[in-house]
Amino acid sequence: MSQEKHNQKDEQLDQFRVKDEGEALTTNQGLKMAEDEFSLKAGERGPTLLEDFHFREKMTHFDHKRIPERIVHARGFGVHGEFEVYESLAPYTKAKFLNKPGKKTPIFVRFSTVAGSRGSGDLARDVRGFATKFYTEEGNYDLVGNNITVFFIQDGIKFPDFIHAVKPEPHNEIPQAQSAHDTFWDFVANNQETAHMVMWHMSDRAISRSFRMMEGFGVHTYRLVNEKGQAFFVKFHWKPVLGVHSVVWDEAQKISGRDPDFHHRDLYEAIENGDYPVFELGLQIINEEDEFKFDFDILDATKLWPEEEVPVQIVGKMTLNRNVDNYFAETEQVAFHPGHVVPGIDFSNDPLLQTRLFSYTDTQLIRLGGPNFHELPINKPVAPFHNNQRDGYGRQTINTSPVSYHKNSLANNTPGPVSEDEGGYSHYQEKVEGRKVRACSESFKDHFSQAILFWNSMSTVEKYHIINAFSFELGKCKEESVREQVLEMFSNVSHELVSAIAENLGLPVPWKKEITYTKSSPALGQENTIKKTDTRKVAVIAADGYSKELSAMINELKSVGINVEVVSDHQGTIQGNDNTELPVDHTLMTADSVLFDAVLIASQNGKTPLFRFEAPYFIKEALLHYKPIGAIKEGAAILEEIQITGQNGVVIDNSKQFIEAVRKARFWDREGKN
Ligand code: HDE
Repeated sequence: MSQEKHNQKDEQLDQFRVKDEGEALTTNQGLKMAEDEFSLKAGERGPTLLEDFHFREKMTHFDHKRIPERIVHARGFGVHGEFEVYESLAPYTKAKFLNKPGKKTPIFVRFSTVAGSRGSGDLARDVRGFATKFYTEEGNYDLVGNNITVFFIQDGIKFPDFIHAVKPEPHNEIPQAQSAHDTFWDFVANNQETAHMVMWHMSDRAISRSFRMMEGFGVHTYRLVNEKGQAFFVKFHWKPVLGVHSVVWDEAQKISGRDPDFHHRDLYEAIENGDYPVFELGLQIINEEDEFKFDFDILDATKLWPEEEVPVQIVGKMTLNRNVDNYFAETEQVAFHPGHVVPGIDFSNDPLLQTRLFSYTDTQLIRLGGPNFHELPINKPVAPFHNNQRDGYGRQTINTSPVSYHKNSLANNTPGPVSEDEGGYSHYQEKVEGRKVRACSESFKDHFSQAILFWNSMSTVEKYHIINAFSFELGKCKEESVREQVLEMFSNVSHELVSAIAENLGLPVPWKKEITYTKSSPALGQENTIKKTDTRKVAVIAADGYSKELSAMINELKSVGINVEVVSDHQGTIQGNDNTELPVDHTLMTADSVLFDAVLIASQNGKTPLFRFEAPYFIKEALLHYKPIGAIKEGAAILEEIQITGQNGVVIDNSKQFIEAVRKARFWDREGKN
């Protein structure tokens, strides 16, 4: 098991780790027990006695073991890692963890889906949460972001409404983890600031191939403040070094059945195999004096800053290198909050961000049962904490001083605030003035320009996926009025888009509106993303009697970082005609092409009828999902039999070409859509 250890946070966690193997069974009071299989009874066939403290303790603990799941982002997967800053960011921020080239900071990241319950599947069409806790020497800093750079609404007061709309409908709790239902789309059509985010939500971004292959965004505009007190507007980005990749919708739906833990397993296994995921931290910075220089309001969370206008500066990287020891203790109990900041990082007046600053602590109070959740090992800062807050459920700190108030003379006025020079946090003194109003700025009212920007930036195949996603989702809506309202709304984005959806839905095409916005931002498309062979997963379908070329091929694939898993018609091992032996990872019954990036077939016939039945199906499905297909030696006969030789991305007896096909990942032109 590969587990990178020994940073300050890891050492702190060590104090809480307990190894139970090899120990005697005790009660929570440390009492060793002589029996754990039978409750204490009055006679062998008699009733259980109240006196049985061991049974009572065991059952009570069990009865109380669930805590409320997160109201959103309930399903998540957390891992440890380290952040390293490349060069000093002192010109922008005084945050110490960003100020020394090469400085490393322990981090914990939790990836999540948003709408589904904790037990839902990973491949829902959904936004992914991307929350990072930096355990800095100045206290915890949380960057609580998503894999989509904008949000559905502009003001957090609408968040409960939005979540009510997207969650399962309240009368029958259907559908689970899906936005394909009436209330979601009714919300969209009646809250048109959702337009831009819905375009992302209908795009490939919402069905990522892996947590390791998606971008992360802080979404809001934050502030960086330097030592001199100068402030800069900033947006945070995480850029995956493996590039941004997605599955296709048909695959996503099938993966949900074949392996609902697909994303969790993928990340867990990558870390266990030592293939540590790396994301680079990028900053977009706007000087204060340029606040009004753009054709969008930089405080509006439904707007992005086009990378071509405001370049992303890469300033550091994080490496995810350690799985948790215990899911509940770490991943479930971790408590993020956008308000956990350190000196040098501050907020903007984005009304979505402002409301989040209230919600996160509030939710932890109910979810984690009281105000001491910062003492839980995963949440505990590595920076010491001292204040006059006392007591509460589950309090662990033993404050020894009788003085728990400020100001005081008995403890020499400690713990007391310190100056900024000594590291004290002081809020950026932004000048604000205005009337108390419940209103939205005029500058927030353009809901369609950037939805158009997104559409204009997509390749033909990405547009095709968006059309299909809308058609699927609206096709699941029962109310025709909802479908019509949505079509009408998106006719403000593209006539091509709504005409294609309308045709799929059998509805009249809305009136063609004049669209004057013409900008695009190539950085938004996934077509030109980084493409690598590293950690791509190839299923090698082989059976006893495989030819000697297979071992060489497998070695070649592995040498470029490809993960190879052998699929056969029986478990155990298979023997080649060169007397080599290969361990079988899966059978054709337990694996499926949707769980792999590519398929290589090396045999024509297996020991059992399963092979002849399942192998062609496996390959045909990979073909439909535009994936690379390779064959060596007798395996080619199967490709001929199912008549797919000669198609793009179908490679016979050529390892170099097959590797290149795996790197390319998808062959969209099989359907003539690129
Ligand atoms: Fe969250 N969000 N959110 N959110 N959010 C929560 O906090 C909330 C928003 C995000 O892995 C909750 O601890 C409000 C935007 C992530 O533990 C809750 C609003 C973004 C996670 C909450 C938003 C996010 C949460 C539920 C509108 C991207 C999971 C449990 C103003 C920038 C963190 C919890 C984890 C979780 C409230 C909008 C990201 C209820 C009120 C925008 C990644 O407090």
